[in-house]
Parts: sequence; structure tokens; C-alpha cells
Amino acid sequence: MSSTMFAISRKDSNRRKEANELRFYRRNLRACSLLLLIFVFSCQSNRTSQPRNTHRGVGVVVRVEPQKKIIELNHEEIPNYMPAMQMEYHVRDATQLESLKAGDKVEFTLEENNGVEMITAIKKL
Ligand SMILES: [Cu+2]
Repeated sequence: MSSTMFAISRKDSNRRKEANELRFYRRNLRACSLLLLIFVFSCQSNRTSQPRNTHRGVGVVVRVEPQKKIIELNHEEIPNYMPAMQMEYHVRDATQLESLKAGDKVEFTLEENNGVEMITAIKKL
């Protein structure tokens, strides 16, 4: 009699252990999903707080200063962005300026990031 009662209580405790484990896994799963959700949302908010817009432009080189990573251009209108004007631009990579000189007609890619503009690509036409 006492041995059957012992067997029953042991079975009960096993069942309780299993239930506890299940609860533990469920809680972990919920925590992981929450972390994943936070991660996804923070990535999205990062993207919206740092808008990166690229524009294509065409212009004529006025001046090149590779050591300062600067190029002055007389560019045509950049649609939906800027009217035609003469202005200086910073370039990401000074080697992009190596083969350019005043008077060259160029096509360029302008990247605008939180109000900071930079030429990321430029080539002679
Ligand atoms: Cu401009």
C-alpha cells in the first residue's frame, strides 16, 4: 500500500517537473520573441532616423582638390532636389578625382544623409 502511494506521488512529481520545464521553455520562447521584435523595430527606427537619399546629377568640373576630397561643379538641375548651380562637393574617395580636371563633363551620384551631402560616384562623360 505504501509502495503504491510512493509510486503515485513519484509519478505526480515527474508530471509536475515536466509542467515546470514546459513553462520554462514557453517563458524563454516568449522572451526570445520579444527580443527579436525589439531588434526588428530598432533596426527600422534606425533606418527612418537616418534617411539616405541618392540623386543623379550631370555637370562640368570647375575645380578639383583631391587632397581635400573636394570637387567644384557647375551642375545642371538635379530633379526633385536642387536647381542648376555652381558649388563644391565633398567626395567619399579622393581616387575618384584622379582622372578629372576642369572642363570635364561628368555624371555623379550624390548621397544625402541627414543634410550632409557627399559624392559617392563620379565619372567622365
Ligand atoms: Cu547644388
